[in-house]
Amino acid sequence: MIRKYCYGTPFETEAVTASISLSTQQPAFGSISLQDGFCFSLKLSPQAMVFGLGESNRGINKRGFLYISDCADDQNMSENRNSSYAAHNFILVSDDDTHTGLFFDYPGTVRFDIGFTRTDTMTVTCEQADLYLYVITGTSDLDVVRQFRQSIGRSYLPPKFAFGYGQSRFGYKTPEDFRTVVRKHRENHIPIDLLYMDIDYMDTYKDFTVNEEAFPAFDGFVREMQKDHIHLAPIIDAGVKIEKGYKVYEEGREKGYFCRRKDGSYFEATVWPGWSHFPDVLNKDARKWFGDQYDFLISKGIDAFWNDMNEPSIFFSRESIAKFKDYLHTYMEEDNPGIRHFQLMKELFSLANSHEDYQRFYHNADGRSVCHEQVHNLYGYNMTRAAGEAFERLSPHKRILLFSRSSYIGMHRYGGTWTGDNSTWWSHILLNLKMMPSLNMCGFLYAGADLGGFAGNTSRDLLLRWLALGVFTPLMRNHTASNTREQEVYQFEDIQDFRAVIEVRYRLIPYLYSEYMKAALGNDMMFKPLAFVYPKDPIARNTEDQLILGDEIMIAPVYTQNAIGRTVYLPEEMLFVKLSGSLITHREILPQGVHYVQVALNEVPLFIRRDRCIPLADPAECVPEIREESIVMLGYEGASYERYDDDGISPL
Ligand code: MIG
Repeated sequence: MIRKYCYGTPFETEAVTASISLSTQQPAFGSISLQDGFCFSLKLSPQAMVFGLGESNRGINKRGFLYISDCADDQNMSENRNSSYAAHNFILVSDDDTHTGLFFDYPGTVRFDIGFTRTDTMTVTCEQADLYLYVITGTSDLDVVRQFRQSIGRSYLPPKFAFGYGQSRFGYKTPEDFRTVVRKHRENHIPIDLLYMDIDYMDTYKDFTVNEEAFPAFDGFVREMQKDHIHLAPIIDAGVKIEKGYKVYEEGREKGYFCRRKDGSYFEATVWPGWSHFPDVLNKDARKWFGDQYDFLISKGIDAFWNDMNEPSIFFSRESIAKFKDYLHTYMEEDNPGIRHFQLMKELFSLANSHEDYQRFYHNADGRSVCHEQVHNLYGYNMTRAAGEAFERLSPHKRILLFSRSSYIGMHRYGGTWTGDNSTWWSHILLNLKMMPSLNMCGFLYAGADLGGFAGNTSRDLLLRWLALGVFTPLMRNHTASNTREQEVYQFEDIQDFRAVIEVRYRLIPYLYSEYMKAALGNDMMFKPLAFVYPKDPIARNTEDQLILGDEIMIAPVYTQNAIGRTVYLPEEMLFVKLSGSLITHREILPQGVHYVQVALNEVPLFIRRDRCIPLADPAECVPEIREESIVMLGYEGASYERYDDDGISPL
């Protein structure tokens, strides 16, 4: 049962697609105050658990922390970060026998204080009391999620090749850089389907251009890669370079499709290309126009994209840098500037992504002028929506891989997401795992993290352990920053260990694709917390380093350094299996309870639930080479599995 409540004059985010009539009463759950903005508060019983919030920090159970929906480009995802790149305002309060979902459809900053200020109280606050609140009641946690998911529309369907392994690095520049990656993988028989092109493929970071000096024959290069079963996935950034003669800039200016200051002039800020404008993707016509630009690459054979910098990320604006200049001037005139050193650093670091800048520009939201600050969390969503809607026109017969860094609920219909700049930290393997079910609750099924870690230097064991989790996430991409240690798997000793782990991914693709599609088509979760599957089991309910994938398996990756294995909790009897390349290295029925399982660096552990089985193919070096005839069933004797499959490319 979904009830919809309206406060003030909400901005229509189009996150919810179902038509639900407005409730005239007040919600029977929690209490609402409209005294000072909007505040929802709820007493939390000691046993209540709170789930949701998609891409957010900390646990699967969100209790005990303050989460702020405020899409931000901040690379430092340490434990005390309150915000992330995305804003997913759906939470689920799970108490003894009540299961209540809450979706705060508010596109500005939302604060979720979930038992942080007071352990027994949850408050959700929005600065302005202009929003829709959806309250969903159901018979179980999963039931609530399914109802919510149904109301927000079907999740994005990627092509099947998007389940292949991908390699990325901020710093690949020339065709030779990419050819080397392909050659090294093919020579070493390490499976791969995707190569990601970061900003250096462009001509001076201009969207929808190619650096022609480096790529004199880009079409030919795309074809050459295709012959080797490689899909190239170029990046697209939100900011459009201000440059006379650059078509995207000229056209956008002429049509008035960029965001403007209050006085009507175009807002200018710097990002990678230098001074840039921001396409007004909240405007229908501008969105269509921006989406059409992707044809520049689609017409060259490109069928995969990632949208970046769309919080939107801003280094500094004309206004903020002028202010900083003044500040610097007075600072230098001081008798002892050293005394204000920390203040200076603060001023410098607060230049980027500042709310002062977000207050400086406006959208023409189909006739209504709206300050960006008020709708900040919708930018990445609508940039990706621009692309997704355009693909239906530009590529009506072929699905296109698309994922975005920033997002809001609603974007899940148009693309997937990656979790942004993480670090080469062991704790980020676990964070990656914990985000998966939360993202699924909010509609984001095609998701994954930068495997190996983006910032910092990875180590061989960290990369192997992280890949062993990445084997299960729909997006399986090794990505790293510039100036970090080389992170392609062939850079490390004993390449065969990496091959063994990545091959397991390909063996599981028939299963993973099937589970993905079932979840997308049935508004279901692909990754569930154990709490959702074993709600009456208190240990399972509080297990946050294992997940249920589909209905058949449990995953429990190793995420600590120098470990020979880990402790797992089995809520029921399961078949413990270890896979390594074409081998099944271990197979043992384990009874319900706690076990220490040993896992070598080249093994992928998984647990098959009682009386279930999964399809397992022979290893292949790319998705089209996975042999249907090689599929066997792995699991309990006599069990059966209904596998979903299709041609992996036709839109549904
Ligand atoms: O300011 O394009 O999250 O994946 O490699 C950094 C360069 C911009 C941030 C993305 C990252 C990408 C990088 N980008």
